[in-house]
Amino acid sequence: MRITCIPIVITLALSLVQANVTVDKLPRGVAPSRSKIYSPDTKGQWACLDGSKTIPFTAINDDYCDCPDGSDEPGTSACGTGYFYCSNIGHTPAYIKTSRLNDGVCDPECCDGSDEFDGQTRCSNICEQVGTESRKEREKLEKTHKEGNRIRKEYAVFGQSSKKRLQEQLEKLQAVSSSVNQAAADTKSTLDAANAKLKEHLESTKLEREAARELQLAPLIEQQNQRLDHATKIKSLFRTALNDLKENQNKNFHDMAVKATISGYDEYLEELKKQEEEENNSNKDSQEEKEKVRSALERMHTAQDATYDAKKDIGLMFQLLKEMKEKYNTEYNDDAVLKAIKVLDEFAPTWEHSSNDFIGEEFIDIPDEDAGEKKEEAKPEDKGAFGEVYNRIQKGASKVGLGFLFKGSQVSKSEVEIAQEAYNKASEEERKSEEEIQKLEKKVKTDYGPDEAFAKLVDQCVEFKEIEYTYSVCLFGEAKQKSHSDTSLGTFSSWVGDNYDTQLYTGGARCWNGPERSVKVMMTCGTENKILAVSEPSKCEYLYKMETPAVCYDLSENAKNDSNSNAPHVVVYPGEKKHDEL
Ligand code: MAN
Repeated sequence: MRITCIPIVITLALSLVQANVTVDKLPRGVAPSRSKIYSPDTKGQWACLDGSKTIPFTAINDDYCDCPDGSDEPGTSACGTGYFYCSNIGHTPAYIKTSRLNDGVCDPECCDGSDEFDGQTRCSNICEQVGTESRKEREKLEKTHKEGNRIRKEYAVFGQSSKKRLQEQLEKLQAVSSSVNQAAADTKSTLDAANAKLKEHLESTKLEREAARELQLAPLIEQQNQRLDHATKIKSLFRTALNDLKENQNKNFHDMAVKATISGYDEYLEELKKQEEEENNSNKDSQEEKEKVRSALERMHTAQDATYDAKKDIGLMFQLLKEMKEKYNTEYNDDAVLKAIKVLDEFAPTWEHSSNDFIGEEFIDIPDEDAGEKKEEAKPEDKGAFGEVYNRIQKGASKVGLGFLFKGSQVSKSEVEIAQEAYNKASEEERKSEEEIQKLEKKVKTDYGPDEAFAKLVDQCVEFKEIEYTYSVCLFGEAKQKSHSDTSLGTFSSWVGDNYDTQLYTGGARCWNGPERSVKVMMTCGTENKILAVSEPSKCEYLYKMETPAVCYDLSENAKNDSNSNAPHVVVYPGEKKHDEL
């Protein structure tokens, strides 16, 4: 705690007046205020201040150290451990250690020169001059303090109304937060319900969609099967023709073209046999596959594949017969050969042999599942049997808002999308409200001093440039060390002690091989907020000295606590009972 000088100066002056009568009798080096302590008892005896000994009063200042605490020699250097009082009239009284008496040095604390009294060293009394300067300095300080204190009061007014405002805001937010949370929970339930409904609907429409696909592909499967039948018939016609040729040809003719066709056919048969064996084996493995109910699309693909295989076989046999026809020996007139050529001739006009296909037969494209719905204007009757199924599904889809089910005709957003949007919005509101509440709670809970004056400093940023770095602090925020890049020196963590003049910022960037950086901000009274000096007393532990009106407390607040005072500190000898004189 500190002591204000003004009341002490007054106290001392009063003491001097009161002690005037005895001042002449006072032993050298004793403050008038202690005249009662330094007086003999009725027997002319005196007790050392630590109570250890009683000596004749006349032994005080006899240049012989009697008392272990040195209290018997306040005006000589015999003990060296006692205290000498300089009255410093015109300035402020002071105490110095008795070891400094008559040491040849004019102690600045004793501006009246009373510490050098043996005549060896002459010290002039400069108390008037020092006192005047000191009073000027003091006046300046007092002026600064007065102005700072005025600003501080404004800070406190601001801080108190700001706290009230923040509390009101917080209460308002807290009051609506339950409805904000409820709204988020409600939209979540709606979203869950919409999702569940969608799932259920998708499952229930799956069968309907399959049925629709069935109907959509039925005519195409039919068409494909007809083509397959046709191809199968032609294939067996060619097979019969080639079998007959092989069976009935006149082997005596040794017609090379006929022989080549028959051997080509044999190779084909051989290949066919192999394939059948392979198929039989694989079919045995997948009995389950065979039993599975196949979708319309699978059946369509099977029919297409079978047609393709049949046409491939036809193409091969067509080629064998064609080559025979071009090269056979017409002179032999072999009936079997002529019969086979007749089959070829009858078939050839319908066959486009270069593409192994029937003339006028185009590949059947399989339409997309929702191809029918792409025609926005399409009426159910346009879609034939499928139209009815389409209508049923479309009705079901719009019940749950399945906009994506039939993209072409559904323009409104789905129920799920709407619920999702509402939920996103409500949960964002909830997040924002929670964030705001936390921010306000933090502000309301921060210790801005007993009268809230420090609230004015929130977010006020001050900088201090030195050679290598610029140091900054945003009060109650973050402190930084800046050069080419910023290094965090920590964020506000707490006050140090209970004087409300030192703050601690912690959790800054970790020091290489050391602690996380931290800052102590020590505040002294000034009319502005500014950093006066920065040092790094220990690696990565920084000290900012700053001035601010926020610590220009009322003088009465400081009265017990003024370390700047020039008034002498209370002199108490070890073991001395506490006296209230000073
Ligand atoms: C940087 C600065 C200094 C600090 C060293 C520690 O140079 O942050 O203040 O002492 O790092 O390595």
